[in-house]
Amino acid sequence: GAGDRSAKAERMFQLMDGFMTNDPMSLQKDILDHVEYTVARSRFNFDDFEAYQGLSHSVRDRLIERWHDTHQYLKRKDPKRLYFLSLEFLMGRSLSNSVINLGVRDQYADALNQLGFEFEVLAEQEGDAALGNGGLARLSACQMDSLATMDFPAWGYGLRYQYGLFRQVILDGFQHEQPDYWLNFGNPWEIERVHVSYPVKFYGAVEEKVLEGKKCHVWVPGETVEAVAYDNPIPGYGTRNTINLRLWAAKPSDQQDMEAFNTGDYINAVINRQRAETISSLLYPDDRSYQGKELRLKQQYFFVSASLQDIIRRFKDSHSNFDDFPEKVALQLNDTHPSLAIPEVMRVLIDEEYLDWEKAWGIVSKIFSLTIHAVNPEGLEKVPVDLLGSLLPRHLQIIYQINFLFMEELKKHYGLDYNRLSRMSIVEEGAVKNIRMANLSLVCCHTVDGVSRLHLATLKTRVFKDFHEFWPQKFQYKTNGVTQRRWIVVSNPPLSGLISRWLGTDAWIRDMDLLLGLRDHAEDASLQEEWMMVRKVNKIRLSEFIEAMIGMKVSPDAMFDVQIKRIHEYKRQLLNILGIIHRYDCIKNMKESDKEKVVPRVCIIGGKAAPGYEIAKKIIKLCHAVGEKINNDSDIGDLLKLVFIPDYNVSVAELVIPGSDLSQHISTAGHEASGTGSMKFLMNGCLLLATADGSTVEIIEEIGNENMFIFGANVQEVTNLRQNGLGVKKSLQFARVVRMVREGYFGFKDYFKSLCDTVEDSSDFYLLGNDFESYLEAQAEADKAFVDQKKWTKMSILSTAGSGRFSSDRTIRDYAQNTWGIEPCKCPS
Ligand code: Z2T
Repeated sequence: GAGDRSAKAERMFQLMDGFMTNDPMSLQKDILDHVEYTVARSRFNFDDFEAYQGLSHSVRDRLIERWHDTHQYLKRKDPKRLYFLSLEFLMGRSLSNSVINLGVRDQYADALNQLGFEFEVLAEQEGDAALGNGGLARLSACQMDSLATMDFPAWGYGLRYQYGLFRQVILDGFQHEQPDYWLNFGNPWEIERVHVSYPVKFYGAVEEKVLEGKKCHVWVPGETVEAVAYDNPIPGYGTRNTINLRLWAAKPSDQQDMEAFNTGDYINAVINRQRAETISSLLYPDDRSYQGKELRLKQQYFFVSASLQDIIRRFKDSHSNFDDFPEKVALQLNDTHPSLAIPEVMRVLIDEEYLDWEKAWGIVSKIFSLTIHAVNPEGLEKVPVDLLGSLLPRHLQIIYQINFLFMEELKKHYGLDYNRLSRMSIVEEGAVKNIRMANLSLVCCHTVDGVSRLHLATLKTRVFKDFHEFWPQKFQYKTNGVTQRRWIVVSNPPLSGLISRWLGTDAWIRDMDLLLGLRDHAEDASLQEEWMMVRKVNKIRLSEFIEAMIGMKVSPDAMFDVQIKRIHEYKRQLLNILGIIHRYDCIKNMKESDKEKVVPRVCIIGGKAAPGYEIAKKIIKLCHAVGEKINNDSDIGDLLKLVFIPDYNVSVAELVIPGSDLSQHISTAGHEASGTGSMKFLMNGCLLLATADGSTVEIIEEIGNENMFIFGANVQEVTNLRQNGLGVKKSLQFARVVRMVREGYFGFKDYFKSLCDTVEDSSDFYLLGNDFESYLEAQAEADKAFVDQKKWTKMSILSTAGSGRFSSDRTIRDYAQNTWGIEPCKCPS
């Protein structure tokens, strides 16, 4: 009875009085306890990895405590919650980030020292959680950090892939893919919730029935798979709030398929059941192409259905009807990947909650918002109608009905303008009929956001022109941002300390605009000296990493020139490599006396190519072939080195970015929706060599043209060039370096032919030839600036100082106010 319960609660309070303590003695005991009882190694005999495990379990306990308190508090307050739906999260490592956000980094470092361990060494034991491809996925991770830090009542939802993004292995300069079976060594950062699970259904047919005089649709599914929750606590910085990232894993359903068992083939029946797990087994490694694969569609629905069952259950816990659903729930679609959530909510409200269509639509049209990350029509997701109809027959019906009503509405405005109707239709007619997920989302979301100002402008005038004309008020943009907690505090402790000392406060960790205060000191000789010292330390760390990784020695006195990102033709890694060939060619043809004037460079390139993207793979091979030649040429020595960093990922980025002098963001203008790597470099005082594309346009506004190296055709010029035929402005230098590759100067003549063809006069879609000269000029400017280290350091300080706007805190605040309508809800500490 009630008396029992309160006696029990009383006893609990006595046993767990107050929060966990963080003095070095308690921490040491905690770590050792975990080594002994959780890891089950003797506390007298354990290695670095086991120490890391004990340590992270001790941190995990502290996360769980805050996570519980946050949820208790939110349950009581019942504010409007944001549900962030994303098929990808690139979390990277968690240990350092967690102890820093919890505010116990130094205490743990002390405790470990007393046990004879070093925090940094143990942190290196952790593998990356790589449940995503690139920018879109890392953006989700940064935004989760900001949501927690700013006390927003938010949940992340995603899939718990057993295989993350493939590991890249380079053999003879070629990329090979290896599976990333990342859960092999256990994952202390997740909590398995065996009791939070939902059935997800597929296939089957829709039957029409009459219930209480009303016509109803009953979906009789053909397959059921169970979704089990794995919770990943996300701690905020400088707050007790700790939010949840809930990832779903597929398990065989307990709703036994008795027929299969009755056939007598028990072994095969069990093996078939086990196949359910394949749904959440792997992340698709293509970052921008959609192939209408059944498994991918299954993943999307599995994720959407489980998340919505969870969200609706939570809502129903404290609400008896759906009238205030829109006041309590905001659903954010991270690109169109989770857009099946739209017909799924319609289906649940109509078929399971018995609301009529109008009422259900009234709710659905108030709760969804979408962020688009693509630029081109090719980047927009489509699903073949046949595939959707067989996997999710009821959803297809609902989508058709939404489209029918939408078309009726359009006809009222535009009459029978069939061209427009067919462009805007959710259904694409043709040899294969497709559902256009973007059109579905645009019709149903109250707000659609672009990821930079330029990106929105492009969407308005190109792919979503018709929709923008019809619903101008739906379209907004929120320029992307990245979290300074991970990208300065975790990854660059020396710079972090330096900034706090000079600003006299560490408040910038929660309020990046304070970095502007550094502007006043940009020319201060003693700041400059300390700044250069910090940069040098990070460059030494990077050169040691390069040597350990690929066995090459590079001088930390050279300029470190870096391009790290997914390999894509539009990102123009090829332009970079051709520029390096040009530089090599120049040095090679130089008089010995002129070589003194050359600024030594270490060119660093890193990134993965989608396994099926041939041209991207050739770019990787070319990089190695050119490196092979340059790095072994005694005429060149330390004047030029080319390094390819294999298996680029989040933790590699954390090391490379702070150690870079110059970074390249050189996409053909109009092709990079935003770009977020540039922001991480900017924060760390690395100068940018960039085109006026995506968010770079806004970076220029913040820190000024004079503090960056900008080159190339702008968006308008790119449009004109393409309209007037390509290759208008040809440079001889460009023709020469392409010819060197074509004629086999770096070997692999036949292999590189198709790569060279992509930049030949008439087919140079990404305008490498056009931009080459201006690229070389910008590079020469960078050389000139580097010679004057005082000037360079000032530019570097001004870069960091002007990076405040590119914090994801600013992005999230804007989304909260203008798209989601949510408010902070701070758990008392
Ligand atoms: C992706 O990472 C991005 C766009 C996509 O369009 C797909 C993926 Cl996987 C379908 C990137 C953009 O290319 C980049 O400009 C942007 O900064 C990032 O998303 C985050 O918005």
